[in-house]
Amino acid sequence: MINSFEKLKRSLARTKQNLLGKISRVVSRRKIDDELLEEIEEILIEADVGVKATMKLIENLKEKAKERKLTDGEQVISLLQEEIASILIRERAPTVSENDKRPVVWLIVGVNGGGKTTTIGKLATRFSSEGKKVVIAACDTFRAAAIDQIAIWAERSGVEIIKSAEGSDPAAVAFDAAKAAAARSADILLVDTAGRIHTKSNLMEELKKIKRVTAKALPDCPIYSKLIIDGSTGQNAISQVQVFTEAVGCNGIIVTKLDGTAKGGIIIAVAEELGLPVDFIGLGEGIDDLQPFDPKQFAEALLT
Ligand SMILES: Nc1nc2c(ncn2[C@@H]2O[C@H](COP(=O)(O)OP(=O)(O)O)[C@@H](O)[C@H]2O)c(=O)[nH]1
Ligand SMILES: [Mg+2]
Repeated sequence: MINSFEKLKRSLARTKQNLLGKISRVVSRRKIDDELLEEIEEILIEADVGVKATMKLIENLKEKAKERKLTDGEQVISLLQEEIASILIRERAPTVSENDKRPVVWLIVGVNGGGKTTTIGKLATRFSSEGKKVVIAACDTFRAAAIDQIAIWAERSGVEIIKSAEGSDPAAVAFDAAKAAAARSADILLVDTAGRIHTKSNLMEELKKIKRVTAKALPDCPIYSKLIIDGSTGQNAISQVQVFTEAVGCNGIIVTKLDGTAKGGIIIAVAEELGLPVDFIGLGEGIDDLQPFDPKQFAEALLT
């Protein structure tokens, strides 16, 4: 078994090549000056770090280098690691707090194919292994295959699932699941949702309704919307998901598919643009391929 940091480093190998690999080449035997910083800026943008986060990083690099009287180009790398970590560090809501009324609800939203259902399977497994009682609500009722898929994950993770027939009202499933979760004194209810973006306004109305109905079934229980972002899609990811945060007010992000992509810099763009903490990251298709997000470790895995 490799440890989780080793696994993170391996998963990020291509992103690292794209970032540290290129930066190492330009900083060697150079002085820190405007020209060098411009080249680094270009590399960051190309590595999907996003314009806003890149500008902030370059500004801060410039300032810190001046403050600390650094002149050697190679020193940019450790500075950058610090600054990336500081963009990524945001306070996360705990999964379930001492004083929360149970069950806490995690409404999992995001575009089709982003990894919602898979992530719910992974979360269910993780939370159960921590001794929490988990219930899953299968609210992507559009296709029978979607219901079967989440049912398989529920079985694998050994948690109860509340589902209904294909085509049934997702909000009705959410309501039943909420009641069932309360009746069984569950700690957490994971709600799987649809993500077909071509019916954008309908989908957003559907998600709002699921949230509303769940809140009605579980007065005073916290409902957190968690946004799933496909880390392999690059900059498009951000504009695609803003509509979800507007509809259901997300309080955390889960970035999936960071394994094998060179576009992992997107996580920095996402944190900066959406101003939300990253709760977990997905590093593969398996049940164990989910890690709680550690900003410092992530920056270290990228740049050392
Ligand atoms: N490599 C990799 N694949 C993933 C990850 N998360 C999900 N997937 C795959 O992405 C595809 C879509 O996932 P799914 O959970 O069905 O997405 P949904 O439409 O948002 O529910 C599936 O083939 C998953 O196995 C991940 O972290 N890494
Ligand atoms: Mg799904």
